[in-house]
Amino acid sequence: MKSFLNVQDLGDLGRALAEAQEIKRDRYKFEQLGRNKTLLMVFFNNSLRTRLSTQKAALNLGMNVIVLDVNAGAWKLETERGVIMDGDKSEHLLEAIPVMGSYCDVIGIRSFAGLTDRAYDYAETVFNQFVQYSGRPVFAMETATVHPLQAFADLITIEEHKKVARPKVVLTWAPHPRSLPQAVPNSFAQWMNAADVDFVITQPEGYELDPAFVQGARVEYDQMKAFEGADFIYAKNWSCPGVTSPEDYGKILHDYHTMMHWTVDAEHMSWTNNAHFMHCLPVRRNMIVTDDVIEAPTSLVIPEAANREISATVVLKRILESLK
Ligand code: AN0
Ligand code: CP
Repeated sequence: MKSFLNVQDLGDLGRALAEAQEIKRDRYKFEQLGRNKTLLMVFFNNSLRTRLSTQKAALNLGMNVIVLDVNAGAWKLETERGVIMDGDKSEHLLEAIPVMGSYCDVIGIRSFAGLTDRAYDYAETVFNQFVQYSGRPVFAMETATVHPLQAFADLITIEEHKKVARPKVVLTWAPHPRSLPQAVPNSFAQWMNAADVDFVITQPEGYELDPAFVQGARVEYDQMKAFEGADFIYAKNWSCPGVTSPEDYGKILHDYHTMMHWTVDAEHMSWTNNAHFMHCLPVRRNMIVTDDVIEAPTSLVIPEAANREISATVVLKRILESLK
């Protein structure tokens, strides 16, 4: 596997899920695979889970790890070509990438959407530059439009907790005071569409996700109807994806105070089939979800985060196997 961005990059999903369980039974089973191989993790944005779980995954596989926080000690990087670099950015990504590639064997990138230029974000410009100029396999640790390590961990968690063969899984928009990317819901939709689940998306009008990720999934604007009979509720905020109104890309469409009826509370959960609550974290309590729902025994936010180590171990294992 030379790059990891989409569910298709993993090939057969059933096989990948079986491999996840194999690794969960013995997470050091492949500890010889990464001997004398170095992972470089590059962060343009903050992280708690991705940083720790991906590093742990690399250690499981016997790799060495280097972490670069671009905004904490590195030269500020220009990412756009053709810019006269007379501002605060001392170095261009086009030199920095091959230099980074020369010190490692595998690169993970966290580079969120800028949320101002839709075409730039949705072309995955930064990620693709790493693929093109690093000479190394590159995987997404949340890029402009996707967060596949999260979606893979989410699917592993759903598989582990489902009570019926084909559970109903609902992705619901929830309020948030700041503009957030669409990467998590995009990937979640892509992975749920590839999995054997009854998948429904619910959101206020204007927050329609990109059709490339929604594919044929059912969209239900009435949150109550969407929640009926659900086995899993996956909450997430996202800013306007700019599908129906391109000029609003990356914006919050309504004052969040007027949208608090979308917060997942006990009443919302009472409409479901005693559903599990899920969220990728970090989560703002009593904005996205109430204290009682996230603390309930049906909440899966902690096992879901723990499965990030497993999804990352599978992905790094596949990448290491392709280096041979
Ligand atoms: C990020 C997002 O919404 O994409 C990361 C989630 C894993 N969240 C925040 O910036 C709060
Ligand atoms: N879910 C997730 O990716 O968390 P971090 O932003 O803390 O890495």
